[in-house]
Amino acid sequence: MGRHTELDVGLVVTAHGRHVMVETPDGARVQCHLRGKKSECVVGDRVRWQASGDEGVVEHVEPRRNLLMRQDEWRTKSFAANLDQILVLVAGEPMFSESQLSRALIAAETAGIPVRVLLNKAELPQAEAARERLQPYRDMGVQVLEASLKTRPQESRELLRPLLQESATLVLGPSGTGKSTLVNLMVQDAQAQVGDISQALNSGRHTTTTTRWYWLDPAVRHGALLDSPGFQEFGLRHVSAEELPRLMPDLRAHLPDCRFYNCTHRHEPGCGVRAAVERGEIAASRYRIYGEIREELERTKW
Ligand SMILES: Nc1nc2c(ncn2[C@@H]2O[C@H](COP(=O)(O)OP(=O)(O)OP(=O)(O)O)[C@@H](O)[C@H]2O)c(=O)[nH]1
Ligand SMILES: [Mg+2]
Ligand SMILES: [Zn+2]
Repeated sequence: MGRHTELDVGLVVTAHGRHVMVETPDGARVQCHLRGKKSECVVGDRVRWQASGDEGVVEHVEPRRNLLMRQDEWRTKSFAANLDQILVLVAGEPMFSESQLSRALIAAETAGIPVRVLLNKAELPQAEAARERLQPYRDMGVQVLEASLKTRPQESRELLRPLLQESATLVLGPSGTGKSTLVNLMVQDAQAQVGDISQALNSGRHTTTTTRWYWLDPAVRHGALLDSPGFQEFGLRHVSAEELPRLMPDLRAHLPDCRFYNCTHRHEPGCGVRAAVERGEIAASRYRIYGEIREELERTKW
C-alpha cells in the first residue's frame, strides 16, 4: 500500500461498471475509470486515484471494513462497502415480501453490518397487516421503527435524525417503499427521484436505478445516506448452506438443543429448531423461508 501514498484519496459516491464518481476530501467530484480488469469498486469504497486530464484513474481500492453483496439471476453484485448500518424500508402498500426481508437481514448479518427495519407509510390502513407480518422480527430482537415519511415529514425527521446522524447508512428495500423519499427528507438539496407518476407530463414512474452516496450535511461530511434501487431478487449465493441457521437469530437461539451438531433442521430426530417451531417459538413463516433458502443454496452449489 505504501506505493500508493503519493496518490490522491477519494470516496466512491456512484459506480457504473468500470466508471465511478470519486469525491475528493474537499468535495470536488471527478469521473474516474478503473485500472486493471480485475479491480472492482462499489459505493463507499475509499480509493487512491490519479488525475488524467479532466478525468481520473482509480489505482487502488483501500481494504474494506465490510461489503454487502447479493446476486440477481446473472451475477454477484456488490452493493456498497464501509457501512455503519443498514435501514431496510418496508411498507404495507406495496406489501413487502417476508422472504425478501429475511434475505436482506441475512445478507447484513453475514457482512457483519447492524440493521434496523423501518415500516413506512404507517398511516395507511394496509400498514396493519405489515405490522403483524413484522412481529417475528421484533420477537427475534430486530428493531422495527415506524414512520410516515411523506404525510408526517417533520415527525419522521425528528425520529430518524439521531439514528442516522453519525453513520453511513445504506437504505435498502423493495421498490416503492419510500427510500428516495427518505433521502429527500433528510438531505438538503438531494433531489432524489421519487416514484410519483407524473400524469401531466406522462413521464412514467421515477425509480432509482443506481446506488448513490448523499452526505446528510455536505458542509460537515460526516453522516451519510445511500439511496439504492429497489430489489426484486435477493440472492444469497455467497452464503453457505451450513452457516445459514446461524445467520437467522430466531433459529440460532435453538441450535444448542439439536442432538446432532450437523443437524439440517429438516428431518433429524431430536431437532431443537423443529421443536421450537412446534411450540410456536419460531414463526412458521420463518421456518418455511429457512427451508426455501437452504434448498436454494444446496441446489446452486458448484
Ligand atoms: N402514503 C404514503 N406514501 C408515501 C410515503 N412515503 C413515500 N410515499 C410515496 O411512495 C412512493 C414511492 O416513493 P419512493 O421514495 O420513490 O420509493 P423508493 O423506495 O425510492 O422506490 P424505488 O426507487 O423504485 O426503489 C411515492 O409516490 C411516495 O410519494 C408515506 O409515508 N405515505
Ligand atoms: Mg428510489
Ligand atoms: Zn436441528
